[in-house]
Amino acid sequence: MMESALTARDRVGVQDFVLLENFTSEAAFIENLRKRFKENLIYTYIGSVLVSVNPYKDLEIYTKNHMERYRGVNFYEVSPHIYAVADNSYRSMRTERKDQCILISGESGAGKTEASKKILQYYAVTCPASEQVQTVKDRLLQSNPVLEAFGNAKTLRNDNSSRFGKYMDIQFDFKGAPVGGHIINYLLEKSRVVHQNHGERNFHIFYQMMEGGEEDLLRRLGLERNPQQYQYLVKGNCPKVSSINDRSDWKVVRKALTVIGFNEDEELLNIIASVLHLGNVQYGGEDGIACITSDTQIKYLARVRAQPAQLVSPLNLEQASSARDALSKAVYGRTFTWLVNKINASLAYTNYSVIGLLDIYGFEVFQNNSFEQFCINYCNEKLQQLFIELTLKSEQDEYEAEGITWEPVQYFNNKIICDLVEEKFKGIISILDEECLRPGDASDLTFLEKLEDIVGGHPHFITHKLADGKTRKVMGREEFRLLHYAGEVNYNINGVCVFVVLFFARCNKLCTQMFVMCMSENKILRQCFDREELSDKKRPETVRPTQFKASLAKLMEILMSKEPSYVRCIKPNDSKQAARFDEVLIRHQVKYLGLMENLRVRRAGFAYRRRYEVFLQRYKSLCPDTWPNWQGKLSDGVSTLVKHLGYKPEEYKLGRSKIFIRFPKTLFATEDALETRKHSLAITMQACWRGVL
Ligand code: AOV
Ligand code: MG
Repeated sequence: MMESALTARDRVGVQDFVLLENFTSEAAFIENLRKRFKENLIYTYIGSVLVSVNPYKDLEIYTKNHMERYRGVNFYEVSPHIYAVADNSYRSMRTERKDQCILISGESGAGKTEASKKILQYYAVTCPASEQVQTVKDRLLQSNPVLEAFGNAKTLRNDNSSRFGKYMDIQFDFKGAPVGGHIINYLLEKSRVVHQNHGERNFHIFYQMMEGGEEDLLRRLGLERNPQQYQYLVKGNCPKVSSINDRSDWKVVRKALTVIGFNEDEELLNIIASVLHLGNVQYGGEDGIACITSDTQIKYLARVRAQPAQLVSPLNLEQASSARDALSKAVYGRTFTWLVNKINASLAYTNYSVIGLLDIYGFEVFQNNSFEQFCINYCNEKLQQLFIELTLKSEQDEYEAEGITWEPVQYFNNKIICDLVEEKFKGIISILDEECLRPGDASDLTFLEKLEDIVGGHPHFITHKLADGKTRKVMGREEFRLLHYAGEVNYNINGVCVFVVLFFARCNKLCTQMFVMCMSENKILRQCFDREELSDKKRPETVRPTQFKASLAKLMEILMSKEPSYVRCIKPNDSKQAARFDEVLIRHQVKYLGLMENLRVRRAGFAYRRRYEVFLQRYKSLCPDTWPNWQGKLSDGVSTLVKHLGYKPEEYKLGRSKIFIRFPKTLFATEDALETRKHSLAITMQACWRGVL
């Protein structure tokens, strides 16, 4: 009996890393992950933190049956699963009446978005529902395909990469039924609308419309069914992706729009088409002044009333193209925000408890990284900091609350990098913001010089300049490197100031364009471009770096006010392949996600803790005094039980509401005793039955 339990453990590893004998060994940690991955066991706990490895294939573990298995069941009684995390948050929300949040992190392609969808599906299926609630559930679920169509794209790292950050509150009434929701979106990567790197695509919606759009729709919009015809779709030279079916996705999105209650489909699609037409507008011209040379596009664009005369202010060719691209980005970006607001309106509800789901864009490094990667990676940096603070803090709080002494553990705190980016006056964001606001000759290079002056000595900041005045050959003159918690990234500063100030410097020209938008016949555009904005010329079009920083600070505040659960996603390989466990890549992630420290913290004090009632319920059959029921105080019951089991005083401590067990082997022994007991019970039962028959 014991033997077979041991072999099973040998084969599939332990389901909670705290049970690892050799818990300080990274090799043992990775080995455990590998064993489990091989057996398709992609989930493992570190205490209550769920570690998930992307299987890159569909596993039969998300059925309705599986959902039922996790409903109302304790973490340790079933194998680790994303549903267990979802259910645990749900129960805590209901029993403790405290708002929850589930934070999903990991690098690009690690499985964050999939995890968040699984959680949402779990609630949609398992929570109680009336007819009205069913509508809300449908809308919550259908918001995903819509936002993914407009906000996700194929990148080199992920075929369905989120190009915006998403925080979603699911709102529950007092009966525990999902009755509403609210989404906050963070910085959409708008540059993708006008440019894609080789092997990448624009946002899915463009290709979906082109592949799936009905003949007469395309005719009305003046579109050809061929992405290669459009400047904004050809840059990455990658119109088709084998893992994506644009045509069927188009149907899904159209249906989702109906479920959410959209009746502006036509206008929405008009905008998408206009962006494509706008991208094809060509300029030619003499005397350095640009004129539009392509007529056909203008015919279709006229519908949004961006007429040629108004599009050509006295700009040179380069300015005209960048103004055109800026307009496309503004139109797309604002339409996206309009969509999010529209979804929110369809989910609005008052008086609720919430479970927040955070699914951001993951840490990413490309050959060429721009300001947008900088924002994405900074966002990940902040989330990591929150994880560090909260996992350690909650641990400390718990020991304190239970009256147990605590020994602190050393860990790498990435606050130093967050400070480098966001500190007032001397952080990178402040410097950038200031440099871009400076009238006159601010440029990318003056920005870099200023950075060198102010943060040049920072241990996590590197440029081509060495301290002794020499230059570092491996680095270009137009980039700086940040040593992020998750790895090194070189950021190209080319265009960074333009990115931020484009509309400061050319405010007047923008106003002409915005004016055109306000006048549009398209209802959505009229809502997106507010007339009042025109009177406030200082207002920037693009997100200013400090605004992004402020919106992240606000997000951190929201998350801190809730009780967090964590899902840490790991990407097994860089080739999006099933069953490939790339050890080097995984070791790197285990390291930077701080999983070893997490485990050490968890183990430093006590490997296991369980509420008295849970512990007693599970093991009461092992002691004649507690079986079948203990009548007295719970803590006395647990005390009686563990003494009977032979626990030594140094092996455990009794807190106010929980028992803390120091070594996993103690719990192992108890679990094995339970197995043996069940086994002998079964034999006795069989004997009894035989006797009866
Ligand atoms: P991400 O959200 O973490 O990246 P996704 O959740 O989009 O990553 O996952 C990438 C791909 O991996 C998905 O499209 C699936 O093909 C596969 N995948 C992930 N999780 C699972 C799972 N549990 N089961 C089966 N396949 C899975 V980014 O959005 O790029 O940071 O910005
Ligand atoms: Mg994602």
